[in-house]
Amino acid sequence: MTADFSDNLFANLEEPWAEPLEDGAVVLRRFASASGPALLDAINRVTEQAPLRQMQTPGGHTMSAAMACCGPWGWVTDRQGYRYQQTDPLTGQTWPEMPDIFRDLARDAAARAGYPDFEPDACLINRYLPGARMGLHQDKDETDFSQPIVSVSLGSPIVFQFGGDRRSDRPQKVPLEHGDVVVWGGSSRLRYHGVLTLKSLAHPLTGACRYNLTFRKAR
Ligand code: MD6
Ligand code: FE
Repeated sequence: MTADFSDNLFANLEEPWAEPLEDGAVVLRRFASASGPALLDAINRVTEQAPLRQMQTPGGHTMSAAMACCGPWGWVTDRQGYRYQQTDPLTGQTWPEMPDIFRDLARDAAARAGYPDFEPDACLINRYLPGARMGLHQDKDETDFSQPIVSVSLGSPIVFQFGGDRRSDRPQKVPLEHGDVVVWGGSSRLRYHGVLTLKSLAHPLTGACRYNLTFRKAR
């Protein structure tokens, strides 16, 4: 048996475990691993309706991650600013429905992390190809900061940066792998965070590509 095969076999059998990050924030390791193929199928169905696209920041930069949304509200950015809206600016249509497998996963993960009443109304899909990154930012376009954010990593590994309440606070580096879910709320809800540049490391299900799903209660 090759080392690769035994590693993959072991990865498939791994039971999830929880790693506390800070007050209110936890990494649920491999929580979504078993659902990986079904989640990737659902991503493909959603992005046939709402294509992945690289959006413009208010400052005129093109984001390196490509994004699409599903659920009643979608997060968008352009020269006018950051906001949630109910229509896709690319198609003029409402965003695709949130697949049940997405909603169920987000609720289960939130409950496991101590947020039993999470009802996401927005899911942002980020696709990172090698070279893509996301700079330190706060998620603060939502109306109710008592609700957490649930963030699901699929495909290639990346380094997540988890900072403080000020941009200048030195972030801790948290490696995230396929199936890891970060749940983020309480006193951590407005911490700065981001991801370092994706390296060219292939995952069996995605190739050299990482998807991130972030679920929010936008309204
Ligand atoms: C990413 N994630 O993991 C970007 N935001 O690709 C986020 O921006 C994020 O992971 C809020 C909470 C968790 C996150
Ligand atoms: Fe974020």
